[in-house]
Parts: sequence; structure tokens; C-alpha cells
Amino acid sequence: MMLNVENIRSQFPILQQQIYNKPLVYLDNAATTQKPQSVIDALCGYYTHDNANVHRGVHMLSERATAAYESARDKIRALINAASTREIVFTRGATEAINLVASSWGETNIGAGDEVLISEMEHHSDIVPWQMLCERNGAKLVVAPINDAGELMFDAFEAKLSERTRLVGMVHLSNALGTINPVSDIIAKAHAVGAKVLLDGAQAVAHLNIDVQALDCDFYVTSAHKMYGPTGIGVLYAKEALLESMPPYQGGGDMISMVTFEKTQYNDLPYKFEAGTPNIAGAIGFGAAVDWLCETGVELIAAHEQRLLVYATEEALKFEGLTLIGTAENKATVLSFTIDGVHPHDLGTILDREGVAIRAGHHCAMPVMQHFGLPATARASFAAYNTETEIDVLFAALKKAQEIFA
Ligand code: 7TS
Repeated sequence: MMLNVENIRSQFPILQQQIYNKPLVYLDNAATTQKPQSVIDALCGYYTHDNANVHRGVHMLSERATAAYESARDKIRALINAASTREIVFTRGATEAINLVASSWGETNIGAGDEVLISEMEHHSDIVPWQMLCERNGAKLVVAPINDAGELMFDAFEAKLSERTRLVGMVHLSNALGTINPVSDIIAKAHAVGAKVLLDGAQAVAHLNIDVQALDCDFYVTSAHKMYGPTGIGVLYAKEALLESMPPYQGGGDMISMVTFEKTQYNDLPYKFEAGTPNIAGAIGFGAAVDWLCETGVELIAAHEQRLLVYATEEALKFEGLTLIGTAENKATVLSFTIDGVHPHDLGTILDREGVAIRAGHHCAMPVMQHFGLPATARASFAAYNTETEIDVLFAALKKAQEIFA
């Protein structure tokens, strides 16, 4: 079975527009995906019919809002196959989820002489929180290198693991390179030395089937907006025993069961980690995005994107003066590249005039750029609604840019 891409495209109102009188070709999906009508309707429907605060009111609207919010949590639980909704904490996104772990789990489990092991291909959000923690607590940030294809050097990674390693932070699917990391092997090796593993799944969940129990990862984070859902909402999955052992991240309403000036008793999981009024609409929109992903089929989407990536890679290899950045054997959805004599930002600007939206820059992964000795790359990243015709438009626009700068 193949995706019916025309049908999918018709569900995304934003794609029906023109940019500078040219059809919009949206290839910046790693930054954020567009939203189907069902997600937009869920957001609008909540504010139109059900808006109320959650977990508080005795009235009908609050009951409906709470039921929809909690039902979204269960949809996300099912999508990644977590054992319980107690393990699903809503956050602002992947970034906040990592900061939550670094602050709460990190402060209690990482001290002087301990090590946090990450890879050279991490997004800044899986570097800086650990760097800040290590600076505070006298721990050491250790980095496993990548090769020139943009793959983790597994032997070097293994060599850097030791009984000092308390946590391994690893991107599941790299936003800058498209590399899919061998996460099962990484987790097995890390657990063998007693380290916990956090997987950064910000790019992965819309492109791969995720089973956190089969993976046996300790923490998994993602953002709704990269999986056809709204911005400002994401999720931290963590094993229940870990969450039980962790102190709250923020204090306030909803995360308590009893407060006196002498002492506060914290709420049950997952509410202990959800202080204050949450992003209720966002969570409900997230739930609608999960419905959309499941109804469309993550595997069908992945197969479609893989065909696009293969086609785009063939075109790229034929394109004189183009260098691919990130040629891992196991990769998905991201085509990162440079073109001789044209700065990626200029490429991005010229492509925009052709209606083509890509990202140009360091992709919040400056160490990846440093590895390749580049200030930036141009990046096209694919989603369910992209087509081969759009890839043809991309390469025609690149040709135009090349001619302008020749
Ligand atoms: N981790 C990875 C691998 C990412 O690609 C991103 C965002 C994040 C974490 C952070 O997600 P957030 O939702 O909390 O911001 N990546 C990108 C990108 O590639 N272009 O714009 C944002």
C-alpha cells in the first residue's frame, strides 16, 4: 500500500497557497511540520465548546476539558507504547523535557566526577542542559565522535562508557544529518555500565515506530509540532520508578496534593511534574495529531519519505558542485547539503523566491557544523505531503541559484 499523497495534501490548508505566485513547496519539516485540518479543528473546537481549566472544576466544561486532556495523554502513551499514562508528562516541548530531566534527575544523580555522555551530532537542546548541569555539579560532559558520513563511531562511543557514566543522551534521528542512531545497541551498552539513557526523539516520532518498552530507554522526549501537532507542547516519557524517585521540576498548582506552610505533599504521577495550568489546547491538538499519524500510518509515511529521500539523493549526486552533508547508511527524511560558491543563506533566499521553503543555517547543531568545517548547510526535510514534483522544483531552483552566483 502507498500513501495517497493528493488526499493528504488536501487535508493541509496551508499548502494550498502561493508564494511569490508560485505553489508553496514546504521542505522545512524538520523545523516544524504543517498541521492537518483535524488538528486545527481540535484546537478550535476546544476553545469553541469546551474551554475550562483541567483537574479543578466540578462543572461540565471542566470535566470535558479534563477528559480531552487526559485522553490525549493516553493517545501519546499508546503511540510510543509506554506502560502507563503515569509515565507521560506534558512539557512545552522536547527542550523543556530534557531540561526537566537535567534539573530534576540530574541534580540528584549527577555529582563531582560523574560523566554525561552525549554524541557529536546532538541538537543544542541535548547539549546545553547537560553542560549547565555539569558546570553546576562538577561533572564532566563527554562526547562520542561521529565519522564523516555523520554516523556515530560506535567503538569510540563504547570506549567512552565507564562506571563514571551516569547518563547517555542521544538523538534518535539527527535533524542536521538525518542519521538514525542504533539506539537499541546504545541502550544495551549504556545499561551494562549502569548508565541511564535519554533519547531525543524530536525528529523520530513522526518518521519511525517507537516502542519505549521494547527499547528499554529510561527517558524519551519529543515535540508535537514536528509531528503535525501544535507548537508549545511536547512530552517526557520516563520509567515510572524513575519519575517516582525524582523531585518536582517546578512548584505550583496541580503538582500538589496537600499544602501547608510547614510542608507540601506532592501530587501523584504524572501531575507532580505538571505545575500550573498546562497547555490544554495544545495537548488536545497533540492528541489529534497522534490520531492523524495513526490513521495515516507511520509506516506508510516513512516508506513515502524514504522514496523521496532516495530520489532527492540521486538528484543531488548528479548535481555538479553539490556536496551532501550526512550520508549515513541508516538515515531518513533529511537532505543536508552545500553548493560550491553559494552561501546556504543565499540559497535559502533564492529558493524562497521560487516558493521553496528550506532551512539554511547550523540547525541548532553547531558542533556538527564544526565537525564538517562549515558555517552552515542548506537542508530540505520531507514529510507525508511532499512529492517528487516538489523535489524537481527544489533542484530547478538550486540550478537557478547556482547560475546567479556563477
Ligand atoms: N532535538 C532535535 C533532534 C531537534 O531537531 C529539535 C528541534 C529539538 C530537539 C528541539 O525541539 P523543540 O521543539 O523543543 O524546539 N530542531 C529544529 C530544527 O532542526 N530546525 O528548527 C528546530
